[in-house]
Amino acid sequence: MSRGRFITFEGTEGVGKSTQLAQAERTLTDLGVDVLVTREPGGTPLAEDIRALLLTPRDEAMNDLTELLLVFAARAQHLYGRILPAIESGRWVLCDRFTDATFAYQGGGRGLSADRIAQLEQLVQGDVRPDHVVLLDAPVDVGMARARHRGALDRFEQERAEFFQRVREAYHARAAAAPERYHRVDASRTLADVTRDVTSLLTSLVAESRST
Ligand code: Z5A
Repeated sequence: MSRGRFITFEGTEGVGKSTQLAQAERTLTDLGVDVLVTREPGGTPLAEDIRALLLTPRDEAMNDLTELLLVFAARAQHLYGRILPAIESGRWVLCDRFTDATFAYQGGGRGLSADRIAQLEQLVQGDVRPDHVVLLDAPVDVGMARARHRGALDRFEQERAEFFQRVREAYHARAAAAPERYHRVDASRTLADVTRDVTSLLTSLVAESRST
């Protein structure tokens, strides 16, 4: 049994991650790949409870370090309970956000140091990293306009545009530092154009996996 692949979808709010993940699942399934679609924070019942703690607005302000530790607590549960067993059994895991989001939101957005985040990454994940990161990239106002018709805003959505601009810049820096693993897709285009690029990427990754 060959190992599966771990592919994450990243980007600022409303760029189309959920939409592309649903399409990606269909694409891979049509190609005969056994797929698990999941998300962070969350992905297991306990990790989904932590997600609710992270997203629900409350009167008491959440300390940035508390937020960081909750994100990694959820990740430990998800990684060892669900992601790694799936990859080891040959499935391809498509995950809506992973640790790049921590570097982008808690690092770029909140201003926590990348070194501190990297320490937790090492503690929780060891050497596990996504094989590929699909970075859906669009100007912050484009994503916000797409996402903000859903009613009450969660704790992150209540942040200002400047916060999301820092998040986007942190994603750019991560992608520039490891271009072989990051696939930046211009998500400001039509749904058909974005879907075509993501489908083409996944098709080539499957072909590559079968030729090795
Ligand atoms: N967070 C964190 O801080 N640290 C971490 O380590 C992790 C997460 C893992 C929850 O994430 C929050 O957790 C997140 C960061 C934090 N907060 N924020 N912001 P989430 O992924 O659940 O939340 P989100 O980013 O807000 O996701 P979203 O708003 O659901 O956006 P999306 O999945 O990228 O978009 P979508 O639902 O696919 O599309 C939005 C709408 O646009 C929808 O109506 C689509 O039909 C439409 N759409 C999609 N693509 C297109 C195109 N190309 N053209 C036109 N319209 C489109």
